[in-house]
Amino acid sequence: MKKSNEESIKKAGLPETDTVRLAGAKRIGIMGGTFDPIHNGHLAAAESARAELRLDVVLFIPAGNPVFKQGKPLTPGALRFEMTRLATASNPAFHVSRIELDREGVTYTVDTLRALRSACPGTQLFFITGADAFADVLRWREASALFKLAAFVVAGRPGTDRKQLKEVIAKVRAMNGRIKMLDCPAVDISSSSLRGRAASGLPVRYLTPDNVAGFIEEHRLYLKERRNEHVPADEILKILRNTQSAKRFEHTKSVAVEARRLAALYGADEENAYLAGILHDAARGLPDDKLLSKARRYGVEINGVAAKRPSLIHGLVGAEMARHEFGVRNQDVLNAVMYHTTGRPGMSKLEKVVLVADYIEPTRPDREDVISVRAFAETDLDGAVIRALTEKIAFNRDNSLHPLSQQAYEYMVDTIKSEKEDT
Ligand code: DND
Repeated sequence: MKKSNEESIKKAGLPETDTVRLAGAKRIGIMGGTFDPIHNGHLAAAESARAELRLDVVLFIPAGNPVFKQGKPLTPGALRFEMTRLATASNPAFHVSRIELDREGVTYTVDTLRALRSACPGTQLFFITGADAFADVLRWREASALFKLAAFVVAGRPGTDRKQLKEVIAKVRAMNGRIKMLDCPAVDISSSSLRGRAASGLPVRYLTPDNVAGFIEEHRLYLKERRNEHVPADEILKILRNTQSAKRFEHTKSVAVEARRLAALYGADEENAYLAGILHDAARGLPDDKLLSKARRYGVEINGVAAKRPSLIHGLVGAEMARHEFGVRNQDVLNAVMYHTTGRPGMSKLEKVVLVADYIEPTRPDREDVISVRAFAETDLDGAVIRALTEKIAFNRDNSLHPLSQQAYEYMVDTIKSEKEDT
């Protein structure tokens, strides 16, 4: 790929893996979808489009926050991405892009097509849809712009309102939109029917590739009683392995294991401790601009010392990522992530466990303060927290101590004093 092409792809904000995959492609198919879950209807339409239109690559783009699904329950993006990745792995022309999952706010096709158009000048773009989705296309954001950016490739779908479809085709053609109707058999499978079957414990095998069916089964997706559950801890770990540096990832795993050990020692919930340990640095290591933009997106206040040292709010942002991106609802876990560096007055046992685990986990260097907190941690959890907070306060570099740490320290010392006076 020429350097200038590489740069324009990077400038358009495309993930690195897309940059590599699109190199040299001249005819690019785009299969956008919620993919909750992906199934053989999607795959058959994409493969027909690839063959009929001689596409070099078909990008599958799981929607991040789809406009027509607002307020409806949605499987977390990380799991929809993984299912799409599994489903397409055996086809060398298929590639899954994170472009919409990584984008903030509601995701619109027009933004994706603009990003691809500016990233890949001189290529032809073909947006692949089912007839039902296409029958609605005039309601999409900036519909007339869409037709200038890409040709539309439409796969037949049972149950589509034929009259409406015909009218839409005529209107789009009148706007100089290019439409290609695919010559492929209509496949009567829908994501909602798959969800329904999985919810009732019926098989979804042969309706979606085996590895996707296995994934749905393994993670017990779509079962009614699982609706409010979060992405499993080990699945979050796999995702973080791709987003954190090797060193931070080792630290993350080590905090999770240490937090679970301390939870067992002090009678806190071990599973929650492990989960909070995995999540505690989810936002750590993000560049300041990304951290601040996530903070704004999730309504985390940026004031005082945080404005001076954004990394101080990585706990708050990490907790919001845990809630919004991984579906974690347990408030104790979210608080443990939120306050793991600063502490706060009135911390729960789980919050203390995670703060201490972060301070002493075995990959931390054997500094004097770490050794001392480690010693407290074996017999006296509060003592370990106070010792760790004392160190944070003493370290107060550039006056950037978070006020919560001082408040947490005073609260704990006062509580212990009054408990002693009472006995
Ligand atoms: P869906 O939620 O319908 O995805 O979204 C399809 C695409 O439209 C996504 O890229 C959305 O971002 C985009 N969209 C929708 C609404 C508004 C806007 C954009 C906007 O920008 O304003 P599904 O996972 O349900 O389905 C994915 C695609 O596969 C759809 O085109 C669907 O019609 C098609 N499909 C089938 N095609 C043939 N045979 C089958 C199919 N099942 C689904 N059995």
